[in-house]
Amino acid sequence: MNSQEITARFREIRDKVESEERLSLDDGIFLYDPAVPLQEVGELANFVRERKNGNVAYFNINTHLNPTNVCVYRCRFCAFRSDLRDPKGYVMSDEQILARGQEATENGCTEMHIVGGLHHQKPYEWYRHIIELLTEHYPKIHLKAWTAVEINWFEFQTKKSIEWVLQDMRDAGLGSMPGGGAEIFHPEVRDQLCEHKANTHAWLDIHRTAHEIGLRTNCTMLYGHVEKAFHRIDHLLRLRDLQDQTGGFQVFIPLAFHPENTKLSDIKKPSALMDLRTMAISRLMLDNVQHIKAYWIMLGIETAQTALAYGADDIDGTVRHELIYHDAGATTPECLTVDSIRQLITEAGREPIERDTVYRRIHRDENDFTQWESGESVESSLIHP
Ligand code: V47
Repeated sequence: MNSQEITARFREIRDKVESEERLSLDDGIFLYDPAVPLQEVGELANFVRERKNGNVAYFNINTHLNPTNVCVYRCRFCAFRSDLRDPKGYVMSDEQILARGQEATENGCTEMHIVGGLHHQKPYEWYRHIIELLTEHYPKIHLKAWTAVEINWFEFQTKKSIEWVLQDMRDAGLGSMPGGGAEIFHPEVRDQLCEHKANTHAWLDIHRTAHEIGLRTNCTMLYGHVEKAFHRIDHLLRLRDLQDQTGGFQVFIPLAFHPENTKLSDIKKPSALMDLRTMAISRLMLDNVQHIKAYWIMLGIETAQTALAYGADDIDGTVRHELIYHDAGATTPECLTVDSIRQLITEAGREPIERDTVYRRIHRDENDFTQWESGESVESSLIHP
């Protein structure tokens, strides 16, 4: 395409976006062409971001818990997993898990993000017990736990249905599900990354079932490894299709591949420009997902700030004890203070709003920061420009 053709094609896409018409597979692939100016793709995504979420940017106060890194799978992109006999392998005790709950409470956390390896010697009851234990001792903390890959493993362990597993976990205290394990859905890529773990059909079916029983979930895409633009757009369209049917996804998080200490360590980490383009295209393609998250741990603080003008309206949380990205070479700090997360949002020209996991506004006691209540849904408090 020459530059006039590119300008004309981009104008077509802008017209579609302005009139709230859906973008197609070909539109998305075109937007990944480096000849299409990133600035223009970003401006269009920002237009949608402000139409949907005004000038605010959301964050939460959260912590991570990875009860074990021992895993039966050997995903080629993963630096976190371990074999049982490897010196790096660990399994947390109940005391260690409860200490994390205590620390989270003292730091005013509203959410614990719990995921881990699939330990071949740990029964389903151990995973359930973690949820029950934390719920019993720290009932206020929302447990966003277990990816679809873990739920699929629990189905295999228990020989019960997805619905049974999700209901049983919910009875134990599960609040919602994170979006991990999606990677890239297209089998040309998925089979190269993680041929043995939950396949695309299973991942989507588990999220569908979660939505049907009223659990909210998140969704992700791992990019910047062996996939091409076609695979990324195909992935986004599969998420958009499911969202059309259920409406249960709250937020989409594009995850940039970090190669260090993985079986794909010869691949270069995606550039900040690629990160911003993917953020913007995700905002444009996923017209039915309310929020797009710029996960600062993975992007770095500067790119995450910039992403707030390229489609993102959420920055994840203050975060503590993150291991998946730090094992894979992330150089971001281990956690941010509430003041610094507010400041990085304000510096980007947005209004920071603390939310809980299911996007309700958090109200904190002015005299005791650790005391808080969830209020109204953030959507109802939006001021559209
Ligand atoms: O599923 C693993 C990815 C995911 C690497 O739901 C890697 O709010 C890059 O899903 N380089 C787990 N990525 C993280 C995740 C997540 C993060 C933040 C918020 C939420 C949410 C979900 O991380 C995995 C995989 O796709 N991953 N290893 C790596 N070396």
